[in-house]
Amino acid sequence: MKLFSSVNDVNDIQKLVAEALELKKSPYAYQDLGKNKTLGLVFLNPSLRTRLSTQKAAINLGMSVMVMNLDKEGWALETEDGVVMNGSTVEHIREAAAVMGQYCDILGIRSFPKLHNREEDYSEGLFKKFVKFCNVPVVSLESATLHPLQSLADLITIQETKATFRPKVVLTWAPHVKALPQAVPNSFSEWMCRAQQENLLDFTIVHPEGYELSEQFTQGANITNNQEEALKGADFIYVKNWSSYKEYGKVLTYKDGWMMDSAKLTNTNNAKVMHCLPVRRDLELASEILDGPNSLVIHEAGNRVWAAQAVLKEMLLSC
Ligand code: SN0
Repeated sequence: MKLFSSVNDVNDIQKLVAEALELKKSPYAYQDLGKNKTLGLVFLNPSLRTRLSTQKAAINLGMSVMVMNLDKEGWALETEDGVVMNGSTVEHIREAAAVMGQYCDILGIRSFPKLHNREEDYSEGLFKKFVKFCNVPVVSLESATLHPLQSLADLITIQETKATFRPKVVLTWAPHVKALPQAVPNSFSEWMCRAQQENLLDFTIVHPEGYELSEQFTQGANITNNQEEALKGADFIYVKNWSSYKEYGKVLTYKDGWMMDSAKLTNTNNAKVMHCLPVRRDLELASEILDGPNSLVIHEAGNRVWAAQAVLKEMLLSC
């Protein structure tokens, strides 16, 4: 594997999940695989789980890790071609990525969307340029439109804890005060649609009108605006806020009552509740759920290590 940016970079998702669960049982079974290899993690935005779980995964494989907070500690980066750099940007991504590729065997990059211009964000220009110019395998640490390490950890968590053969998985929109990216729900959706194709689960998306996700990531999903209906019989509920794709980057008005709380679990199949974190307590998700027996959020975050380790292992085997 030379690139991990989407479910489409993975031939066999079930094999990757199985590999991650094997690594969870024997974290150090491949501790020599990454000897004398260096992973570079480049952040243009904040991170807690992605940074620490990917570092931990690399350490388990015997790799060395370097972390660069490019937004705070690097030179201001120019990403456009054909500009005279007589303004505030100091270094072009062409040089910056190429240089980091000289120091690292594998690179990871986190680059959020700006949420101003849909075409610009959805073209993944920055991520694609980074991949092109660094010349080493790249793992996405959340791009403008996708967060594949999160979604792999989510699929691992579902496969690991499901009690029925084909569980009902529901992605529900939740309220928030800020405009957040669509990367996590896009990514969760593309992984769940693939899993549904493979008969692993049944996938539903529910959101208020105006919050439709890009159709490129939702093929095959059941999509509705009725949360009560969607949650009926759910085995897993994935709670996440996102800003509008249609009215790009906007927080639209919506009716109250979208926050996930214990009362809404009544008509589910005693559903397990997931969230990628960070979560705004009692805005997106009620504390009573987060602190109760139905919450999977900490377990899910723990599985980020095995998701990253399975991906890094595949990359090390091919580089
Ligand atoms: C990010 C997102 O894409 O939604 C990261 C998720 C892994 N979340 C946030 O930016 C939350 C920010 C906030 O103020 O709650």
